[in-house]
Amino acid sequence: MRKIYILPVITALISLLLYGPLFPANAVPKGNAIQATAIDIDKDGKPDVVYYYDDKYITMAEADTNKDGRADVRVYTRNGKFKSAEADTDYDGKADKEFSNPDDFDAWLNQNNPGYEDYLNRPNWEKTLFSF
Ligand SMILES: [Ca+2]
Ligand SMILES: [Ca+2]
Repeated sequence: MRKIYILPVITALISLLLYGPLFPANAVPKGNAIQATAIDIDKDGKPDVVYYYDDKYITMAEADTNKDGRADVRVYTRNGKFKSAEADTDYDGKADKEFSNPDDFDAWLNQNNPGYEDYLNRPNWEKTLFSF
């Protein structure tokens, strides 16, 4: 009984020594894994926009426009094009405005958050067009 229990532990320890941990902390999944990059627009040390992306496209962008540490504008894309956007205009953590038309979203951004226009309203969300 005891031998049966110990053998797999020893085997695991030996393979750990030989091959390293099964799930090393720095193992970055390949393929279409979603990654994220935070951008600090106003250089105050806190991220204002976070881009989520796969190998090809930014799939989602979110912005914290009132600097409370929570995202309040989100843009969703599909195949590199605008899909929809939502905004939490009273900053209660719930989206209260939705956009399905990029022009409507652009007009709203222009009026309410002009500083974020270049970051959130893109005609093309291909990852290669971003400089990170
Ligand atoms: Ca900032
Ligand atoms: Ca916010």
